[in-house]
Amino acid sequence: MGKFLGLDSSTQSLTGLVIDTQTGQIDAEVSTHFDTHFKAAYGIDKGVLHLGGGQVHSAPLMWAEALDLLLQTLRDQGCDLGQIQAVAGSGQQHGTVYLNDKAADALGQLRGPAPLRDQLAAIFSRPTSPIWMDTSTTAQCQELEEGVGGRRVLLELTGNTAFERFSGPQIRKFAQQDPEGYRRTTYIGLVSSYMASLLAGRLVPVDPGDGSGTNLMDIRSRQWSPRALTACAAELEHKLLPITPADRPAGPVSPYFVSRYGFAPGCQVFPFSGDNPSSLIGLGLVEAGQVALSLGTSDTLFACMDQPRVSEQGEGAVFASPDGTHYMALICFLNGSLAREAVRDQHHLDWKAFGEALRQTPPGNKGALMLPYFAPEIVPKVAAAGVVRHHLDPNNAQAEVRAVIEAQALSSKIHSAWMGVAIRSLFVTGGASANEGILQIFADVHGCPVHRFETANAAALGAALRAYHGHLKAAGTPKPWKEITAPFAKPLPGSTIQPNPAATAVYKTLIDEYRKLEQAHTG
Ligand code: XUL
Repeated sequence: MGKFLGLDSSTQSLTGLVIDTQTGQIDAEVSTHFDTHFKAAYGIDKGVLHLGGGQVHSAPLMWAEALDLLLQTLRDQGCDLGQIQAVAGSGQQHGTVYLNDKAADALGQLRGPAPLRDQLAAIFSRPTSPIWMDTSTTAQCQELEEGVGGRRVLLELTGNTAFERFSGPQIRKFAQQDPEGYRRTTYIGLVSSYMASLLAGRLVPVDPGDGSGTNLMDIRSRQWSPRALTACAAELEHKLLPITPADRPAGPVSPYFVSRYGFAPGCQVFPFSGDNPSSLIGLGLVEAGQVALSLGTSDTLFACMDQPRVSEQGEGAVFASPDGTHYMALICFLNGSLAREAVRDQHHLDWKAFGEALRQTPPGNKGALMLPYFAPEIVPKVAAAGVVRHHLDPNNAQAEVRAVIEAQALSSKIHSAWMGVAIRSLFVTGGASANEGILQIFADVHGCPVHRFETANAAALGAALRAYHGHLKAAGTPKPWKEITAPFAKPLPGSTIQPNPAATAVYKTLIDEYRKLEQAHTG
């Protein structure tokens, strides 16, 4: 029992969240927004640098500066960091940090009073880091797939086909375009391992959760794949930080944080993970078959799987769960709120009238269907926007409302089938989860209860829970994951919606119609 700190280094901010496992409460939650403090100094916009040609980078020195600012803010707000027993964290996935031969010593010698920014300014062999928004590596993706023996081989080996934003293609591009910079690079880490290294004052390995977002990790052994490394770039096995189990302590916090912020010298740092794998824990998805759906600008489905099943159609990404045994699937449907709002606005409705339309219309919508591609779609892959209506009158506002939600629910069922997971419950978060009519359709289509879950910082919460879990294990008093997450990751009281068997039967038939319509209009 005690207090544990979780950090989340995301695209636009760094968040710190402290849990008290005695009370089961979140004690403190603070975010440092990069644009608010560092826009001018680093030339960023919404946390990133747009360098042209699809290249999107950020500044690792800025993240170090943000760490100082965040910890100072937590202290100023009365948080006693001396009570923290262990820290873990998460980082935006896929981003790579390139360090030179001075890095290990500089980290080891971190002491006050100069801030991290001054002590670490000379450790980078590449001053900026490509991040997940970078789309500039299509050629390298193809080369990496060919280099291991084909797309299918890379998929089987790493759990994912090559994606532009993944670290492997990004590293390959750097080695090709700046061979001298690549030669000067002694260590390559991820955003997660870099942030953990700052705290521990030593190079902290990569965890398997974030390692699986590189296209370079063998998804089954949870170690770097020699075959993928060879196909990616020369000497990479000597530069990449190793992979370690997520619950193996990386060492105590650096003396810098003890003297500057009052951390206890024995406070342990655990390896950081990627933000999505960390959110899986923060959402309490620690048993196979548990699925969460975030209804945001785009809709994102997270699932906990017992096997590293892969999507041959590239419908999702697969990562190792930081719980050490499970795997996670991440599927992104781009036309989420985007499509819901388009229908709402086209028919001049507000959300109340939108909900009313769902109540007034029957499950199955009398056979009217919509393919809601108001923008190009990721899953299924649709290159250009174009809404398709099937027996659907575009002037019938109520039918249009039901059609867009049924399409989203049916699509989430069809395109999550590759996970081989019997969905037993669905946790729904995000703005649209406030609408009961929407949740009822998801419950009916999936034939399982839907629970509402309110969370703003699932990744930081997951990190704090990982610190707690790792701490207990290291102390020889491990607890099952379910007991760790249960007090913090619970559904909102009274929010559960049960499926209606008659409606579920309607959707069982309709799903084939929808699938046929979709296949007729997608590649
Ligand atoms: C996942 C991905 C994003 C980033 C955001 O593959 O690219 O969700 O992790 O931080």
